[in-house]
Amino acid sequence: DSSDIVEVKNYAQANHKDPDPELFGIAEGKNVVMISLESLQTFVINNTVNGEEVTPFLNELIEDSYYFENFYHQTAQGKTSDSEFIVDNSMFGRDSGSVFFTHGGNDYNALPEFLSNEGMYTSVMHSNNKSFWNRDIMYQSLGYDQFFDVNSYDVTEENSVGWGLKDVDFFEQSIDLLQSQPEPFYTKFITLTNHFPFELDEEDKMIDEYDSNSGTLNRFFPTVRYMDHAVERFFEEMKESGMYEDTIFILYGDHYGISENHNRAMSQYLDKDEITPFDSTQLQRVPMIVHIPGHDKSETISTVGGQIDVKPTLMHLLGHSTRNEIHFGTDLFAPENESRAVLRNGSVITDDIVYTNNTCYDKQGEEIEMESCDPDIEKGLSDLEHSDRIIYGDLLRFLDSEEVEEQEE
Ligand code: GP9
Ligand code: MN
Repeated sequence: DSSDIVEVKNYAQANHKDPDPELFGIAEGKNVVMISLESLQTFVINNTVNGEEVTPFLNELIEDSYYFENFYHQTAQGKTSDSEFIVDNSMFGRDSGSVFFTHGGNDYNALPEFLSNEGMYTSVMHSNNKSFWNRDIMYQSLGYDQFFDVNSYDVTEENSVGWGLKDVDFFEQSIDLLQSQPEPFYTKFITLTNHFPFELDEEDKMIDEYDSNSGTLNRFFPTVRYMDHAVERFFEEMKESGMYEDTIFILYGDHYGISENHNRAMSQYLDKDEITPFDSTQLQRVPMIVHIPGHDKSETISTVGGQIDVKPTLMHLLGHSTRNEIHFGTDLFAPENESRAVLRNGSVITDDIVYTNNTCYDKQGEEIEMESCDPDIEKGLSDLEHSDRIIYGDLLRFLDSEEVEEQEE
């Protein structure tokens, strides 16, 4: 009932951390381009296959950006839709199924709705059917002004592979759509080509496949390389269109691409004897890049965080306080960020420990006594439980009601 929301709100707000004053508002008035990088994992960043760089453009971009190297996806079965939910709400998705399907009609206080109320135009560009993952319904609940779905794109046999429109064509065709929007805008691009089973046309293979017992892992590298190229083209097109300077870019991996079914091949690639549960957890890292044109500082940041931290981080960059928000994440730039990520399966990672599979590890992957992990496990479970209560009780509908305001007094 409505007393629950007060408890949950107090819990979330007790975790609030003040922003870094040097970065607060640095992107005020700018456009925001979010790029959801399909199935991209951190292990390919600054790495090679057959002697060739896998992500040459992203590696270069990172040198001129803030790059979070200990950033985790927090998704479960809802895959891309979970990542979208987490990023836009700073709340967890469900432990099974997809919250996009089961709770698409809830009240949310999502980032697009907030930014739209602040005068930004909010949209999603993604060349798939609008009802996939129930997006058409959920995007209304999240407050998007516009969804440019497959019908906004010219998709042919020629320019498609695997799941649909190739990423290069997707970005190219999106530029006109982007320019048709009022500024400033908040627009999310969801890439598609680097999706299982990682199919690619011969002409788009810029590097060779890997050689292992896993065709999936082998094919992953050329499709990642292709996506990297597509993003590079997009940045060039943004510059040519004149929008680049007025825009900040947030790029993040949506979830893993290579599951534990490919551990043998993965251990071969990473040159390890085996992939332990510790390694599997560390493989849940996905890249997170904040690129601010004209901002001459760049840094690789080792703070531990996850997708749940994106909303408060971005709100602060745009100059909005998050003190009154119900968030389960923390601004990644906040000086007092506690450097912790909680995964949907209850695994927890901090600067000092990795907890997974009922085992506590130090950061070298050595098993240590459970006591070292207990406080973080407890905090993680509590975060998950409070976030779940909001979804299952549709609690945000009670916000601003008189009843709640009375209880808060
Ligand atoms: C589908 C795309 C991929 O529209 O977002 O979805 P996924 O299978 O990765 O959740
Ligand atoms: Mn995905």
